[in-house]
Amino acid sequence: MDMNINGAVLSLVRGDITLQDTDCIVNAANSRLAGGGGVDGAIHRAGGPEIMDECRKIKGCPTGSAVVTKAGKLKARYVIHAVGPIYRDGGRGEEELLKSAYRKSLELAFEKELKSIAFPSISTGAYGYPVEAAACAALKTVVDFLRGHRGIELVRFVLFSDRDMNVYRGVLEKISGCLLTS
Ligand code: AR6
Repeated sequence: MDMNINGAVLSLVRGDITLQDTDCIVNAANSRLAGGGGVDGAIHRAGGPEIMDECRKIKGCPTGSAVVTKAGKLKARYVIHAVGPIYRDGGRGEEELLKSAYRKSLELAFEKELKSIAFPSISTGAYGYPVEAAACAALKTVVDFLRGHRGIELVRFVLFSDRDMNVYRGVLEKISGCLLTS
């Protein structure tokens, strides 16, 4: 599913983030940048040890922020390591932290004048963020950013399961309905 926003395309696909040919891909990292399972494990496995060598030098990233490294053997040129919140009860600033992780990733791509970026569904695996609420925060943040900045031409969400794809599609349909009337 695709949506046009201010000259850019916001796209939802089912797939594997490590195979994306966008200028950068986003990692769902932890604040120590120490690697792990899920997206993080897959990116380091596919990209090779160069990425971890650079992460070690950076020495961590606060929750809600992001840092950039090269992408080793991946097709993408850069990996943006974004740190989403661990979800507890929704009352500990999780939504703002999740939005901030997406926003910071977009800012880094924009500053580097990258044209395309692929995101996984940050925080919705090991970090336990409910998928529908996370999709809402993620998609709204991207739409707001694209409305305010011209430069990034493609933002692709790469969803790992049919279920996640359906949830993101439903949320994007709702958001596009609101945009048409706003
Ligand atoms: N491509 C796209 N999406 C994927 C892939 C892939 N190759 N692999 C998993 N997903 P998670 P988090 C989906 O756990 O919740 C790590 O250990 C997955 O199904 O990767 O932010 C880090 O080191 C889920 O929908 O990230 C951190 O410690 C989504 O990606 C912690 O987990 C995110 O799941 C971060 O947890």
